[in-house]
Amino acid sequence: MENLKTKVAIIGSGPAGLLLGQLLYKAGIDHIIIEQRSAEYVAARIRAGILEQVSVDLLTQAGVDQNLNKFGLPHDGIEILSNGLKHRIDLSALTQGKQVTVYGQTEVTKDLMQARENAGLCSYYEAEGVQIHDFDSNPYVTFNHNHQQYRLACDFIAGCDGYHGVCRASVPQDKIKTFEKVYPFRWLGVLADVPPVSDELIYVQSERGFALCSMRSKTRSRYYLQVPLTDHVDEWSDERFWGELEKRLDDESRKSLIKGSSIEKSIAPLRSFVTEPMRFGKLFLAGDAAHIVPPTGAKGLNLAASDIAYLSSALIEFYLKDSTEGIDQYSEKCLKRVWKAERFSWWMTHLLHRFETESDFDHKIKQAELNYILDSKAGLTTLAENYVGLPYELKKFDDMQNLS
Ligand code: FAS
Ligand code: PHB
Repeated sequence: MENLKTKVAIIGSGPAGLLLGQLLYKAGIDHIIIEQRSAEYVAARIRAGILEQVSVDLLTQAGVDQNLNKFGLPHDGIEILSNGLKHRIDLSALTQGKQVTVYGQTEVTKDLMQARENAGLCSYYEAEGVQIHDFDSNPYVTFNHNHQQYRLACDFIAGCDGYHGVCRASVPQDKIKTFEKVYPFRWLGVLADVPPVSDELIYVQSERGFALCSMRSKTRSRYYLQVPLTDHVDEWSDERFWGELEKRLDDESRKSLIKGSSIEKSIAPLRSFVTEPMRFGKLFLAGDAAHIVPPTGAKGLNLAASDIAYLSSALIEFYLKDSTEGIDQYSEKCLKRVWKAERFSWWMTHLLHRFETESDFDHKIKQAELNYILDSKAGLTTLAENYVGLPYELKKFDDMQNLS
């Protein structure tokens, strides 16, 4: 057994863990990342595509915005296609100039991993048998790496290990409450090196089911289809995918759709999930380890970022100002923003997807709700301000960073 020691042990090298590591590094706070997968596997994962302005600001604060500024696509609006009609939501006009940025989570992860490598920071990839211990008193982590058993003593553990991670699972059942809703459909996602069908994202509500036309760049498109729970990705040839997407689009989009071979194709479940609280003594859960949203509101990655804004600020305040205020408020502050994003993601999913079990009346009511939103400045404003991202309740972030 080799004994190690650090201030903060970060479990998981996804966006949450990597971003926390980068912000702690910039503040001069010692930490180690422990990840069960290989660095290659982590860097290749294809997931989210939309960054809120506050997430862009945080990545800038972390000093990893070079590629984001060069390749990210700022978007002022999105479109909602319903009953064959497209409605543009002018996000910027409705939110005093705010935007979202199209920049893949894959790229965010690669940028953070590159920054970590450049700084020569300590990460254990392909760690096996990761376990967390005594996080109420004197926390430590045990794991195997390259046939060597390690014991890592630390002040705090950041559980950034995603929905299936070990950290939340290590909390005694009587200390934790979870809230969950599983949706009766999934998203079939396709990535293809073809130009996007439109300059902006199109959220499609159709009688055949939801579809989303997104992108990663002006030459790489990302499309999603709502599919039944029973579907398997092997049942969806490229030809079948493009044919079904066309049936859900309007004439104009069908004409401008450019098809091509998929370079990635996968089916993901949709769920809403929240853990309360998000702090257990010296263990902090962040990102998907604490909550999951259906991707309809483009909030998953952005919620991971906001948790890390609160957690990094709290840890920096603890080490550099000898204050536990941020730590003590972490869970309450995160959950206030998490639940608002959960509500918005549930609402967008409810509004735009076809639910087989809904009655004709429910379907008409939902159509009337969407028509009200699209015809009302107040309705459009509520959609826009949630989509671009609600503000963090945080001391001016760089005040914290300037402590370092
Ligand atoms: P992550 O799951 O990204 O990272 C957790 C890390 O912890 C992983 O690298 C994992 O290997 C590691 N880990 C797990 N157990 C461990 C253990 N015991 N020991 C050590 N390491 C361990 N969000 C959107 O906004 N839009 C989308 O379109 C979208 N699509 C998605 C599609 C899929 C298939 C999935 C699963 C998620 C999607 N999301 C989407 C949500 C996604 O982007 C997450 O919100 C984001 O990855 C959260 O980042 P992390 O919290 O870092 O968790
Ligand atoms: C994506 O591009 O992957 C994406 C965009 C918006 C969403 C979900 C996913 O709401």
